[in-house]
Amino acid sequence: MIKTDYSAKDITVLEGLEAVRKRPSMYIGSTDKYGLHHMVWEVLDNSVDEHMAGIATTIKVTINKDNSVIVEDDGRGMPVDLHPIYKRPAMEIIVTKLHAGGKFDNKTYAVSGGLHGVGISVVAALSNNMTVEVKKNGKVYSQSYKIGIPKGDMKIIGKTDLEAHGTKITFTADDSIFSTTNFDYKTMATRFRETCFLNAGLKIVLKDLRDSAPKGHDSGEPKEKSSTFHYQGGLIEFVKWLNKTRKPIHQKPIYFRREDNGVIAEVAIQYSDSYNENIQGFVNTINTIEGGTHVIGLKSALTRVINDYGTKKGILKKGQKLTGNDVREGITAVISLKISDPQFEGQTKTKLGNSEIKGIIDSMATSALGDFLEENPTVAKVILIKASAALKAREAAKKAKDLVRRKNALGVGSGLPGKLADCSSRKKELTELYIVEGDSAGGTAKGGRNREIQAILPLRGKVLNVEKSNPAKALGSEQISNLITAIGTSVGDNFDISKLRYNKIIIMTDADVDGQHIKALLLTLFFRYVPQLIEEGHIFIAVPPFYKLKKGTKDYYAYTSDELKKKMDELGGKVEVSRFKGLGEMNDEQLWNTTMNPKTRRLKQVSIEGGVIADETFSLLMGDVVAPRRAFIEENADKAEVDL
Ligand code: 0RA
Repeated sequence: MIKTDYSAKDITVLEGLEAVRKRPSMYIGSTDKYGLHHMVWEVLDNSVDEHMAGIATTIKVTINKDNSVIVEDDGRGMPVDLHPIYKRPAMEIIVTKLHAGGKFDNKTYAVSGGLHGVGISVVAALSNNMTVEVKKNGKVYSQSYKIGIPKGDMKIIGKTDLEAHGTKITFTADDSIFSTTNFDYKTMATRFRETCFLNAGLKIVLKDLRDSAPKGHDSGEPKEKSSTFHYQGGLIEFVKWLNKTRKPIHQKPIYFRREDNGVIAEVAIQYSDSYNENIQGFVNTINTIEGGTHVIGLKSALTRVINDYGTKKGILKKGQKLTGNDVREGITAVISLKISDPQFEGQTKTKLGNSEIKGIIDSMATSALGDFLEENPTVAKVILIKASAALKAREAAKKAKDLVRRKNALGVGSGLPGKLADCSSRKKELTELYIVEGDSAGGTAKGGRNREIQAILPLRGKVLNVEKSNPAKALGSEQISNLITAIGTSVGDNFDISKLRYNKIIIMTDADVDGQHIKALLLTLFFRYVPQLIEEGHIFIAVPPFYKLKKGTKDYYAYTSDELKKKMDELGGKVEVSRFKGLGEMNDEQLWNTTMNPKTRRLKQVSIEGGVIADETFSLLMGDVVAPRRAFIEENADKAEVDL
C-alpha cells in the first residue's frame, strides 16, 4: 500500500519546490499579471497535449468567484498507478516533483509548450491550493496540495462511467507570490482563441463565474460570461479571422501542410487590399513575435515563387523584379511549426534560432506555393497585380525622393522641418520631442517649454491614416515626412536607432474626440513604421489635467475626480472648479506646470504586447471595416489608458 513516511527521495522533491518559490520568475517568467496567466497556460498545455495525442476533444476553463481556476479535459487522465521507483501514485510525482513534466510514457507526440514548459509542478508550488481529479477505470481519483506539498494521500472519491476519462485541475494562485491574482477574461479568451486556431478541432470553453457587474450597479443576478472557441478549419480560419477588419482580395486562403525532416509546417496566407504585412509565426504553439528562421524561409520562398510565376506568365515585364516588400504588401499569413528541439532567442525568447529550419521551410514553401499558384490562377493573378502596383508605387516614390535629395543638395539648411522648434541640447538621453496638435497649442508649448531639452513639432490638421495609404503616399505626405525627419531614425529597412534625435517622443493632444483621433493616427504610424520606438519605450502620451481649481488668486489642478475631491477637501472654503477642455485654454506657464515640467507632469508610456493582438488593435482602429471598430471603441470607451 501507499507509504506515508517521507524518504530521502521526497526530500529532494521538497528542495526542488523550494527553489521555485524562492525564484518564481525563473520558472514562470514574472510574478505580475503575465506570470499569473502563465500558470493557466502551463496547466492548459497538458490538456492541449492530450488533444494532440488524439484523445481530448474539449477543455473547459472556469474562473471561479474566488479567482481559483479550473482546467478540465477529456484526455487520458493523469496516470494514477504506483510509480515504480518512488512507490507513490504517479499523479503525486507529476504534481510534486520539479521537471517530472516529461511524461512517463516517453511521449513524442506532445510539442505544445508554454513559455518555459515547466509543467504542472511549478504551478502547484506557486498555488495555495491545487486539487487534481482524474477519471479513469470507472473511478474518480483526487489529491490536494498546498504550495506543492500533498495535503494527504491520493484517494478514490467516487465512481464514474467506465468509459469516462480526463483530468480536472483546480488551483488558487498564491497571493503572497503574485502581485495580482485577478485573472483577466480577455487575456484568457485571446489566448484560447489562438490555441484553438492552432489546433484544428479542439474546443475550449471559457467561463467566468465572478460577478462581472460593475460595483454599485445592482443588476440582481451575477452575470456569467462565457466563450466557446472551436475551429474545424484551423489556420485557414485563423487568417480569415485576422483579416476580419480588412478587405481580402481573394476569398480562398493559400494553404499548405507539409512534413519533412521531422518538421511539420502549416501555412495559410490571404492578401487584403491593405498595405501592411502581418506574418504571425508559431513554433510548438508559441507565438514567435520576434520572427526567426521559419519566417525568413517562408519570405524567401514567397518572393522567389511570385517573381518566377509573374515572369513565366508574362505578368512581369523583362527585367522587372518584385522585392520582398512588394510581394508582402497586404499579406496576412500564419506559419505554424511543430519541431522537436526549438531554440528560442532574442530579447523575449520569441525568435526561432534553429538555422536548419530556414532551408527546410524555404524548399517546402517553394514547392507548395508553386503548386498552389498553378492550380489557382485567379488568385495568383490578383496577388501579382497587387505586388506590381506596390512595385510601381515604390519606383514613383524613389523618383520623388531623389528629386528632394537633389533639391536639398543644392539648397542650404539642416534638412529639418521648418515647423520644428528644436531644443538646444544635443545630449540625446535628456531630450524630448513634443508633438503638439495645432499651431496655437504649438505656440503655447514653445513659450512654456524648457528649450534646452524640449523640442516642439506642431501638427497642422490631420495626420494621414497609414492603415489606408500605401507606403509611398504615407512617407510622401508632408506631415509624416516632417515627423520622421524630426525623429531622425528613418523607417523600414533603413531604420537606425542610433540616429534617434530625442529620447522621449511625447504626443500632446486635446482630451476631446479630435485629440483621440490624432493620437490614434500617430500611434498607428509609429506602430507600422517605427515599431522599435514603441518596443524600446520611447513613445509617450502627455496627460493634461482634467480639472482646474481656483481659490483666491491661486490655481490648482487635478487629473482625476478622486484627486479633485481630495484637493477640494484640502483647500476647504470657496473653490471654483472648471474643466480643462483643451490645451488652448492654458497659457504658457500653465501648460508647463501641468503637462510639460518633467518634475510634476504625468506621462503614459505606450506599450504593445506584440503579436496578433497588436496588429488587430491597429487594423481595427484605423482600417476599413467599420462594425468591429465600433465594438472596439465601445468596449474600450471607459478605459483612460492608451497602453495598446
Ligand atoms: C502523464 C502521462 C500521461 C498523461 C498525463 C501525464 C496527463 C497530464 C495532464 C495534466 C492535465 N491533463 C492531463 N492529461 C494527461 C499519459 C497517460 C497514459 O498514457 O495513460
